[in-house]
Amino acid sequence: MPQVLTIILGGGKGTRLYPLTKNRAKPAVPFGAKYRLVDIPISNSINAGFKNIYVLTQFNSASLHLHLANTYIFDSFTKGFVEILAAEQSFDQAGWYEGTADAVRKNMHHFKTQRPSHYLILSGDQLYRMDLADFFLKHIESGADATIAATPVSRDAAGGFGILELNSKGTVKGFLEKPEPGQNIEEMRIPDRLHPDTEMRKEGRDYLGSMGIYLFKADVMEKALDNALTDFGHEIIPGLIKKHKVQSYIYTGFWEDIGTIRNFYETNLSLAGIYPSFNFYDEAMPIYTHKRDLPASKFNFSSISQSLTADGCIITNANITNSIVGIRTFIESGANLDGAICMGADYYETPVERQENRESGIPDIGIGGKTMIKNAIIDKNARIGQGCRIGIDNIDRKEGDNGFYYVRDGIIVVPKNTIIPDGTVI
Ligand code: ADQ
Ligand code: ADP
Repeated sequence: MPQVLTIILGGGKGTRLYPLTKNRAKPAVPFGAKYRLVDIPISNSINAGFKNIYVLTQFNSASLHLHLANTYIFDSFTKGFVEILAAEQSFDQAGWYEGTADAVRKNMHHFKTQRPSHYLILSGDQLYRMDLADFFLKHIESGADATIAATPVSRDAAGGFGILELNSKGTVKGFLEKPEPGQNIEEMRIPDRLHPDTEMRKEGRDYLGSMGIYLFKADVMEKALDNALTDFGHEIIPGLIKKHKVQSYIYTGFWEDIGTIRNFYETNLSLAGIYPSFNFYDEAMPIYTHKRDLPASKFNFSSISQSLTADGCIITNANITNSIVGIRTFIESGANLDGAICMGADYYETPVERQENRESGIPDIGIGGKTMIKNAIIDKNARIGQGCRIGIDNIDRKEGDNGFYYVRDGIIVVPKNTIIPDGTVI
């Protein structure tokens, strides 16, 4: 019986999603009102029957640990595990993972003890639902040593991907990681006969971009990493195609990288659209997350449109459009949200705590009355006072750290636990 071991690449130093990664590991970043980023690859893997899963991360934040421990619980009949392997210092190796291949290599001793027949490598920051059992089946049928999942991309987008060049049988003959804008890659175009989708072809998606999803025969990957190379895209894959049969697996469904603040923001909000590109409403291949036993959300005299609200919220007399409202969010009377992502709260404040907030002059967790928020991400447990204006006025906001808020890719981000006093204008 094949034994597939799944390895989820949970992120480097976390700079692209900063400050969402200020206090937590990237896989634990909340997403889609009630999920965390890592729920997507883990669910895809479990739905394919691959239940032995390691998550590689630079550090093991409390929220990641709790989330995985509370969510992915297997018993002796269902068998499986989801374990975090955080970068650690030891006698023979120092500190951080230097890159994706280095992260895998540094944990090889953990993997080998599982005696896998295959390794499935997934990224931790992508939104997609892929039948990984079919991916595995096609890999076996082709007799390849490794298979790379790939999707058609345009020339303009190609610079963000590893580009595959195929022969007529779909075997990878060339691989170029992130070609430069002016670089001639004409020869790497998908051969007409192999192009999987006429619509994508009309859109000019003529090149095959690696999705960073790889399947390897175990001994092939172990050998390919038995060196000092640090990166799959730049080094391991280009080296592998010279010596081994590496097959492509072409995927044409929805797939989005959510590793930057802008992608994260836009993809999150797109879920609230009338016909979102990604469908969480699929009972055959569900996306799993922590079952929290929270009460249903309550809305008093509010208007809510094209928005997602998670469990446990209380929203009073608010106007909410095109927004994501996470677990346990309290929104007070007269608030207005447009293009806002509120991640919610980790806990409810007690009446005594609320009284103490009054006495010390700090707002309660949630969004205060008459506050207006536009195009912003409000991380968990933030206390936004009354009558604040966030992202409303036409003011010059500097990219980067602005004290109690950040601007990343033009989007305002209020970090976890931040206190924003009444009347603040950002
Ligand atoms: P990138 O996404 O640019 O390209 P990379 O930054 O290596 O590549 O990230 C791949 C995945 O690994 C991401 O999920 C990232 O968070 C994670 N990761 C990065 N460094 C890590 C580390 N040190 N430890 C643990 N995890 C880490 C890759 C491929 C391209 C391909 C795109 C598709 O190299 O060929 O086209 O993915 O998105
Ligand atoms: P999530 O729903 O975000 O996945 P939980 O509902 O499990 O996570 O709660 C998030 C975390 O907040 C848990 O670790 C919980 O113990 C913690 N928490 C609970 N009450 C408080 C509190 N009063 N102050 C700070 N953290 C708390």
